[in-house]
Amino acid sequence: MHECSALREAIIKGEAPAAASEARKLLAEGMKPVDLMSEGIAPSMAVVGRLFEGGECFVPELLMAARATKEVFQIIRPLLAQTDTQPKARVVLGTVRGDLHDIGKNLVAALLEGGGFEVIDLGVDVPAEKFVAAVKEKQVQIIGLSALLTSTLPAMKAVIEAFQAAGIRQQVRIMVGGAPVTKSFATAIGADGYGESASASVDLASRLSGG
Ligand code: B1M
Repeated sequence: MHECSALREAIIKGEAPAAASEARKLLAEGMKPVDLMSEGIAPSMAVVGRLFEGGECFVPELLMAARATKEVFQIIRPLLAQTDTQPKARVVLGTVRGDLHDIGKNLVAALLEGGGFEVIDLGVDVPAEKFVAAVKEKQVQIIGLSALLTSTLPAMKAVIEAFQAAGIRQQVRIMVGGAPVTKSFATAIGADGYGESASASVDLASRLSGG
């Protein structure tokens, strides 16, 4: 068991260089990249969220914490990616239109890559048409939609409707996730699956791609 408290503290304080050097140190000590995400990044952002909710920190601090997680991601993402095997499936991932939150999506992307999937990450604030265009351009088996705001949940439904309107809904499996998303919401909008967490989304993607 590795001690992650210094890494968590650096992320919570938004100290990107300190977070990066702690992450490197933990990896050198033998910590697995996937554990660094679940024990370092995810709990830190939960703390930052509680501070924000309690009025103890504000948007600039959130942004600094988010930047610190990005530094850590840059270090661990290449370590997670499997390069020597045929990808299980191609996944197009994005945070839906109107939503700028990407830490959870980035975790999902990193774990999917680590799980042997090829990930095309469209980023944040992605309009429905861009997901549709990505499927028309490349052979894509799975679409992954992330949302963190209750106000952007309808944008998930809009993506599914855009696939229906384009006549290609049956070509892809669509999975959804993010803090305000529930299984019943996923079912109600006609998604093929709900990923409760980043690790659950890897099992889900395997099921959806027939693996
Ligand atoms: Co904002 N924000 N934010 N924010 N922010 C929340 C989400 C909020 C809950 C905070 C609060 O008020 N309590 C609240 C939403 C309330 C609501 O809608 N119900 C909120 C708000 C209101 C806002 C703004 C409106 C604030 C403002 O400007 N006044 C604004 C909106 C901007 C916009 O998007 N248009 C805003 C802005 C921001 C920042 C940009 C400053 C920053 C984001 C930086 C970034 O992402 N690069 C930010 C942050 C950091 C948060 C909190 C603090 C942390 C989010 C996070 O990264 N969590 C958040 C409060 C909280 O979560 N407690 C909050 C950690 C991450 C690992 O978890 O993303 O849930 P999560 O991902 C999980 C699972 O959900 C799942 O896997 C992940 C790991 O297990 N998952 C998937 C996620 N996507 C998935 C997809 C899948 C499967 C699983 O399949 C495809």
